[in-house]
Amino acid sequence: MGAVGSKQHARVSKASKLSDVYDDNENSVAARYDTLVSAFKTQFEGEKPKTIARSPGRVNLIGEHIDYEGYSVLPMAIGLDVIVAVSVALKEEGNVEEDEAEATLSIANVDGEKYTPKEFPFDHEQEVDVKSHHWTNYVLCGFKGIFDQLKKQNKLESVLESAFMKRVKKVMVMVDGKVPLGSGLSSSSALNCAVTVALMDAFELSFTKGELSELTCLSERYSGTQSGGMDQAISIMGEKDLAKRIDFNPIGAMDVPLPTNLTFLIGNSCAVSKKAESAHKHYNLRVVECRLAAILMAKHYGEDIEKAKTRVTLREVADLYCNKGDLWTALGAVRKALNEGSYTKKQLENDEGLGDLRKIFDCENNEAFNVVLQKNDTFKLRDRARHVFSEARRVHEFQKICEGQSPRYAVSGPIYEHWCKVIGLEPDVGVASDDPTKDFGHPMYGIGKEDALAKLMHLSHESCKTQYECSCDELDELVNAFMSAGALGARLTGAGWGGCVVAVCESDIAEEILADVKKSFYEKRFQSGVANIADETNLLFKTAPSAGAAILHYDDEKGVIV
Ligand code: NG1
Repeated sequence: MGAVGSKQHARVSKASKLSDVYDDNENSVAARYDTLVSAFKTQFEGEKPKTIARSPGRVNLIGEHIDYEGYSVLPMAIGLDVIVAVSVALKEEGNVEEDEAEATLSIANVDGEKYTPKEFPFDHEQEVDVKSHHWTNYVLCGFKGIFDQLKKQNKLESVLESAFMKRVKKVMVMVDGKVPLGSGLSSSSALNCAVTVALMDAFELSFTKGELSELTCLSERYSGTQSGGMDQAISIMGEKDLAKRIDFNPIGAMDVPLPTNLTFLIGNSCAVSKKAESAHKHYNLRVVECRLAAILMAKHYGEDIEKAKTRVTLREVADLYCNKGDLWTALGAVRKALNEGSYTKKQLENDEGLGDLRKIFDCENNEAFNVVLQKNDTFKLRDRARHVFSEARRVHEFQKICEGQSPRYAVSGPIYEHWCKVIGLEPDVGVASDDPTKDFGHPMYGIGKEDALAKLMHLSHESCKTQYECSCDELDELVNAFMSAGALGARLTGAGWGGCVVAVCESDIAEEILADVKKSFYEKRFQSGVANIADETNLLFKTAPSAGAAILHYDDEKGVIV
């Protein structure tokens, strides 16, 4: 079972008024939906949408690159979202010509110039063309995911044979997205989730939020990244005023109340992270490195090499061998089991006895891993594993502090206390890094909860930068700009290698900080043309936990439910 406060068994709500979902001005939100519907009617020759759904982007407060290793993360949904209108045209009964015509899936965007329309066959078995990165790939992911889920539930045959599915002539999809692309705010998952929820409703199906979270996590992998599940889960299960601790295997979302005197700010570094295109040297490479680290750790603990090769995540190995998953123990083990620096492919295959790496990663059937192994010859394992275990600890500490536990207790644990005794340190002079023998420059003793949360964010950024190597110059510059402006803490959010920074500050100085960062970071970018001043409000803004996915009712006379 998931944690207390989990909503994985609930269904996506049908919003009864806009304020259930949005904090923004209702008229401007309603006008956006009107634009979506009129674009739909223009594109699809007067057809009206049957279903409208929305799903938001997210900001991850802490817990980066650990979801695919099985560890909990701590994001919140944001107000920026993707909205989708869908309708299904059915074949006329007895019309032989229509009966024989191939059914289609037709996809368009309100901004049709930038995001061109595309038509696909209505075929859930078609492949997503990962070599051409068209935005509609994510729509196709959502479409395929629905049928995968039906298959998993042994319902595929009966649904495909249903009178409704047999009569499908054309599925029409119109999209409008407000989550900036490549920004680390998860525009791709917001699109995938909004499409999945809208299609589910239009196909008269019903999945729980947990099922939706899992199916969208898996379906997004058709786009070419080995997605971990955080983005889809928070997009589906987010709630107003609450951050969430998202757990995996099984999926769950536990409420995390944030201190009310703090405000979270988001800044876009203006370096676009092209996730799908660069996956082989960034995201997917890290997934491969973590798996190799898990295998070598299992081997270190004496597992037979063939058995070790079946290990997939670092958590799996830590739970088995490191004091039932104690993260200090796991960090200690990393130092013993894994060499500093990089391993070459040859070293791993021959000296470590892993044999052909392509077999471990099932490269014949997994193109994403195939490309990683073709294009990389060195793999850093110790640094990656250190980041994963220490970041998992920081998530735990962050949640405990939000729940009111004193920072000095939040960082402690049996191994930590043992170390403290060994080196003669008072246990309550805690550290929030990965090594209790180091970093006494970061004591958690005597500091308030706000500073402790900020410190955890700072340490997370340092670990992303130095050990996971997923930051970049622009992100580091923006983190520094927030800190110099008076933020308590700041870190990259999302996959990194570009995208956004999330900062935390005392609420009463949030506006001052935004003004200062605008001056120090953005003005030169507006001048040089790297950023457009017209996008200012989407580049730098305050954010609060927002609602997750919803289905909305549209009345042709009255517009979207008001
Ligand atoms: P973004 O920022 O959306 O690229 C990615 C993954 C997450 C998680 C983070 C890093 C997808 C869809 N999302 O997020 O699952 O692993 O990186 O924490 O691949």
